[in-house]
Amino acid sequence: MTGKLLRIGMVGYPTFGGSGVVATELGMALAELGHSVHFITYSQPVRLNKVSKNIRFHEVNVSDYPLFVYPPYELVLASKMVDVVRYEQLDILHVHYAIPHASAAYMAKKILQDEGINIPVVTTLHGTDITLLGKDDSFKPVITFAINHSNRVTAVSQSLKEDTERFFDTKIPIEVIPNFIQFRDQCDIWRKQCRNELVVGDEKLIVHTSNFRPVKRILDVMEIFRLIREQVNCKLVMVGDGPDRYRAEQFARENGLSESVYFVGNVKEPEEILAGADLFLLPSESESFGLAALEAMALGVPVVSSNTGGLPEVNKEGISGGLCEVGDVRGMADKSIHILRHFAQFSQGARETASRFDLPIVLNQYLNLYYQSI
Ligand code: GMT
Repeated sequence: MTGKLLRIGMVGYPTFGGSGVVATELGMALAELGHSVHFITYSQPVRLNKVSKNIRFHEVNVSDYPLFVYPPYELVLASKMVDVVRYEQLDILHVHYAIPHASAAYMAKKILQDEGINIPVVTTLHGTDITLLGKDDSFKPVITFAINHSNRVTAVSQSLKEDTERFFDTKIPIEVIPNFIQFRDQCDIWRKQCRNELVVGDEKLIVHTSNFRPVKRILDVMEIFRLIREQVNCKLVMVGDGPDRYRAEQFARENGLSESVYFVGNVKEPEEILAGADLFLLPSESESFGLAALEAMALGVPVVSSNTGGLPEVNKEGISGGLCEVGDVRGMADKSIHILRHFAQFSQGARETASRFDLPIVLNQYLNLYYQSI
């Protein structure tokens, strides 16, 4: 895609969550093409690991005034967007996650309109903003309004588009632009390093990464692992942190698995562990896309997942791995054992399936959208 170089405001969560990862990776890729990318959020995005003349980070700082029982982040964010659009002469704001980014962007847009500045807003919906928060009546009017007053709205899967249209009274089209992956050359080196460190002999390595929230069903991960271990010599690496970590650690202790499960916490470069894996588990209750599964597949790691939400759009049964109903831990363990015994075939299938989400393909879709919006 050719066109003028754009000045883009990228707004998202700076954390390990998928929406923040997508916003950051997209911004870095756009900067590599020469576009100026301005990240606007409350702390340095964790995946922002590149120094570039085309990237700036604008921190949103909420003052700790005693009157504020709930610090008004959304207002400060809107003010920061106004400031950055004005000063950096941005062409477009791309906001990831409806709450509070899309609603704050609407306010910024209106303030700027008063000054004769027209800033288009692209909103990308990521999942929990629709599937969990969207069901909560206390957010619904704001999410609906923010969607309907964005210039363009994208969802990361067909499933999320359908959920959005089902839960909200949408007045504008929701366009599907899937998440993407950048294929890495260092895969073989990482695999060797990781396996040298973590496995012995023909042991298999299984990995799960997430925010360990209830929606990820990490106790299912533990139970699937326990069942696999009855037939296959293997270890499990649990990457991430969150509310269910303690329960999963307890499960490992009670089932004599402490020596074979590594809880490694949040990791900035998960690829270095993922590349060493023989299998990735994602038995989530709900998953709009499953970026973590795609990250594994791109490194040649097959995936066993639930068949919820957007996962069937990413993980292909019998090719890149296997899918079962949510909670079917026996089914997931059986598929895992089969895949571990036919790793080479599934590894190739995983890589090939992931190639549909290669970064340049998806980047062009976003750029097209930006050029149509300005
Ligand atoms: O998975 C999470 O709980 C984090 C959440 C987020 O918003 O950061 O992830 C959502 O967005 C990701 C990126 O688009 C998707 O890959 C995840 O599937 C989606 N999570 C859920 O729908 C639960």
